[in-house]
Amino acid sequence: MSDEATPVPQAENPEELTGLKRGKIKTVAAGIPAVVSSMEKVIGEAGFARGMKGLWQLNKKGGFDCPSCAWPDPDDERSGVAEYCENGARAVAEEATAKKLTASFFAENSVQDLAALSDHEIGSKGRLAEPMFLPKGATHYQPISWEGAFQKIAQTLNQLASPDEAIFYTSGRTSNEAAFLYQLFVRAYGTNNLPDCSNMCHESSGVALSESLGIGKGSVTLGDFYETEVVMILGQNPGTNHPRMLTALQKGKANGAKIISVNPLPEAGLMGFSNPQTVKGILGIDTALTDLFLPIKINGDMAFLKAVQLLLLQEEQREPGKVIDRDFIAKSTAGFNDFENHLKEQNQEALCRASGLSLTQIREAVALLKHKTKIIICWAMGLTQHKNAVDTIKEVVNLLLLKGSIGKPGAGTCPVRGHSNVQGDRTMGIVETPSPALLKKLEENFHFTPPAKHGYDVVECIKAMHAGKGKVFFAMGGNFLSATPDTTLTAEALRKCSLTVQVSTKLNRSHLVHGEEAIILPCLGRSDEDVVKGEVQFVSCENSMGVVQSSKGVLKPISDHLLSEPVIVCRLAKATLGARSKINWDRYEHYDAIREDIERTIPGFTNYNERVRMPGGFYLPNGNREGVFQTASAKAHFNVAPLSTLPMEDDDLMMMTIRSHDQFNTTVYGLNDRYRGIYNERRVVLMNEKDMHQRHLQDGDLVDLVNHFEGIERVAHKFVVVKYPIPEGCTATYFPETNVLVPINSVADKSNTPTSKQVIIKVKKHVAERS
Ligand SMILES: Nc1nc2c(c(=O)[nH]1)N[C@H]1C(S)=C(S)[C@@H](COP(=O)(O)OP(=O)(O)OC[C@H]3O[C@@H](n4cnc5c(=O)[nH]c(N)nc54)[C@H](O)[C@@H]3O)O[C@H]1N2
Ligand SMILES: Nc1nc2c(c(=O)[nH]1)N[C@H]1C(S)=C(S)[C@@H](COP(=O)(O)OP(=O)(O)OC[C@H]3O[C@@H](n4cnc5c(=O)[nH]c(N)nc54)[C@H](O)[C@@H]3O)O[C@H]1N2
Ligand SMILES: [Mo]
Repeated sequence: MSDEATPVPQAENPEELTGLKRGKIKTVAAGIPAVVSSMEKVIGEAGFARGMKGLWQLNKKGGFDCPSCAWPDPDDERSGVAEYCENGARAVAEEATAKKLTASFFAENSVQDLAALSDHEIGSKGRLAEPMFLPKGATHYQPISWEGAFQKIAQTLNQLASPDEAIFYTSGRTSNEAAFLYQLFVRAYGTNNLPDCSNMCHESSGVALSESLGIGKGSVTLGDFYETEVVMILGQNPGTNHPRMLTALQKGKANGAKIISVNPLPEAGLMGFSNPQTVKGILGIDTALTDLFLPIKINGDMAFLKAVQLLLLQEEQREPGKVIDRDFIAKSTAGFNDFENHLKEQNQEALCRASGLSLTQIREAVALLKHKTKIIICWAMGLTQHKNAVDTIKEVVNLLLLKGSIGKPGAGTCPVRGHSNVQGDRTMGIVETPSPALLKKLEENFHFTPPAKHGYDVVECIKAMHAGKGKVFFAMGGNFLSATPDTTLTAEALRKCSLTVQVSTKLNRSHLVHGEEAIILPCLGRSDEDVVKGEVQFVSCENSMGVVQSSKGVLKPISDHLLSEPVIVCRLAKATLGARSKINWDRYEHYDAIREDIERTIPGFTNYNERVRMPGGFYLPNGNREGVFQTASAKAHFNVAPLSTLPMEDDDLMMMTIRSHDQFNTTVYGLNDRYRGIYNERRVVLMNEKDMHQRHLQDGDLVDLVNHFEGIERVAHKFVVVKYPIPEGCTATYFPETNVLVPINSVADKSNTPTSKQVIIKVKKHVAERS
C-alpha cells in the first residue's frame, strides 16, 4: 500500500531482481530431466543414504504420505520403484535436509538480517532444530525450553479478555490426529477462530459443492479416470502442481478418453506427458495429452460453461434423448426449468466474447461432450480464486448434471486439492463455522460446551488483528504472512499482536514479521520417525479423493529437540487449560487414543485403528458416488447465476498469481520455471504481445505493477516483462511476490477467498529510483 517513489526494503517484501534468462516454452512435462532433477535435489540436501531411504518409502503402502500434494495413490498397483514425482521428491528433500538451525544460528543472525534475505535464501537455511523465543524489543531469537514456551503461550492466552482474541491458523500438512486434537483444544479453550489455508484455496469449491450436491468434496475416485470418456480440466496446472495426475490422465487416454484443457496458458503438463516411472517415459517417449486446448480469458470460465450448455440444449433439440440425460434430471435434480429458461435468455455471442474463445472453439468442446455420459471435470485455483468462484463452480456442476455425469462410474466432480491433508483437516473439524452436529458430538464426548459463535476465517482474522481485536496469533504450520493477500497490511496486522507463535519445520518469513513477542516451535515433518515415550507412532491423512491412510516417517529426526504436532497440542492444552479441562491429554500421546476419539466424534471413521492399518487405507463415505445428494431437498441443484464481470478501465489488465515449477506455495526451491522457459527470475510479468505493444513495452523491460482498489493504490515494484502466449488483457505473475497487490477486501462472494487470480492492474514503465 505504498505510493512512495523510493521504496525502502521491508521485512515483508525485500526481494530484488536476480537476472532473467529465457528458454523455450515446453510442451511436454516430466521424463528424464524430472527424475534426474529430483534425485539430485534429494541427495544433495539429505545425503545419499538418508535421501534414498526417504524416496523409497514415499507413498508406498505403509510408508509416509507425500507432503507435496493431495493427489491419491493408486489403490492397487503402485510403481515398483516408488510412487512419487519430481516435486514430491523436492518436498522430501526440503524436509530431509541435513542442515539445521540451532540456537547459535539465531545468535549469529538477527531477525532484521534474516528478513533482508529472499524467500529462496530463507528456505534453504535448513530445518528448525529447537524452540526459540523472541522477547519484546529483542533483535535476536533466543533458545527457550519446551516447558518455558508452553508456559509463556498459556499465560498469554489466559490473560486475554476473551478467548476470541486468540487466532489459531492451520496449514494443510497437519495430520488428522494433530488436527483433531488442535480443534478440540481450541474449542475447549473457548473459540472457533480456526482459519486455515482452505480459506485461500478450495473454500469456494466446498461452498459450491455443498450447496449444489450436499457434500463439500469431489465425487470421483482414481479408478474413474481409467474408464471415463472425457476429462475437462479447468484452471489447473497438473504438470507442476499434481504431476502424478498425469499418469492417471495417460491411463484414461490409453482407454480412449478425450481431454479438454481450459487454461489461459498452454501449460506443459496439459499438452504432453512423458511418464518418468515407465520405461517409455525414461526413454523420453511422449504422450500427447490434450485433445482440445482452449486458451480462455482469465475468469472466462462461467461464460464458456454457459455457452457449452446452451449449445448442448440446442443439440438435444436436434437429437432428442441423445444429448442431455432427462431421466437423471427428472429423478435426481431440482431447478432444471429455471436453469433452462435462464440459459435460453443468454446471447451466444456475448458468452463467446466474455470467455475469449471463438464459437468454433466452443463447438469443438461441445462435439467432444455431446454423446458422452462419462465425464469428469477437474479444477483447482484457476476457478476458486475469483469473485464469482462459487457460481463458476456451480456452473461446472450444472454441466455435469445436464449430462447425468454424477453418481456413475467414470464420471463426476474432481476439485484437485492442494496441501496433502487439507481435506483431512476439514474432516477433523478445522473450520471457523462448525456444524451443530460437530458441536453436539464434542459436548457429548468431551463434557464441555464448545462455543457456537462462528470464528474468523483468514481474511476476517487479518482484519481483526489489524483492528487490535486479535491479539495472539498461533499457526499450526504454514507461512501466514506470505500466503495471505495484501502483504503490507497483513504485516501490520501481525506486528500488532502481543504474541505470534509458529509451529514449523522450516524457517520462513512469518518468523521474521512477528508480534511484540514471538515463539518458534520446531516440529517433526512427514518423513521423520515419530517416537513418543519410547513407542513409534504413525499418523494418518485423507487425500483428494477421500481415502484415509497411514503415514509413517522413516528418517531419524535431525534434532532431539523436535516434538510431533500431536504432542505439541497435548502439552500446550495441558499448560493452558490445566484443571479447567476434564480431557485426559496425556492419554493422546499414544495416537491410537486420538483415533479412538475421532471415531467417536467424526462420522465415517468406524474401526479407525483397524482400518487405517490396512494397506492402502479406506474410503470415507461419499453419497454423491452412489447418486445420493444430502441437500435439504435430497436432490442435486441446478444453479442460476448471472454472468458477472468486474468493471475495468481501458488500460487495465487482469492479473493471475500462479505457481512456478520451482516452488511449493511460499517455499521457493529455486528460481526456474522450466516448463515455461523462464529461468533465474521470479519477478516477471507474463504479457500478451499486443498489450505490450499498446504500452510501448519490449520483452525484458522493467515495469511496476499498480492496483487501485477502494481508493487505495498498491504497487509492486520492478518486474521484468516476458512476452508470452497468454490471451489479450491477461497477465500472470508468481505468488507470493505479487500478494502485495491483492486487496484484502477483494474476495469471492460467499467463500470469502482472496481473489488471487483476478487482480486488476496497470503496468507502468519502471522509473529509476531517486538516490
Ligand atoms: N509443486 C507444487 N505442487 C503444489 C503446490 C505448489 O506450490 N508446488 N501447491 C499445492 C496447493 S496448496 C495447491 S492449492 C495446488 C494448486 O494447483 P494449481 O491450481 O494448478 O496452481 P496455480 O499455479 O495456482 O495454477 C492455476 C492454474 O490455473 C490457471 N488459471 C488462472 N486463472 C484462470 C482462470 O480464470 N480460468 C482458467 N480456466 N484457468 C486459470 C493458470 O494458468 C494455472 O495454470 O497445488 C498443490 N501442489
Ligand atoms: N497470491 C496468491 N496467494 C495464495 C495462493 C495463490 O495461488 N496466489 N494460493 C493459496 C493457497 S492455495 C494456499 S493452500 C496457501 C498456502 O498457505 P500456507 O499453507 O500457509 O503456506 P505454505 O507455503 O504451504 O507453508 C509453508 C511452511 O509450512 C511449514 N511446514 C511444512 N511442513 C510442515 C509440517 O509438516 N508441519 C508444520 N507444522 N509446518 C510445516 C514450513 O515451516 C514452511 O515454511 O497460500 C494461498 N495464497
Ligand atoms: Mo492450496
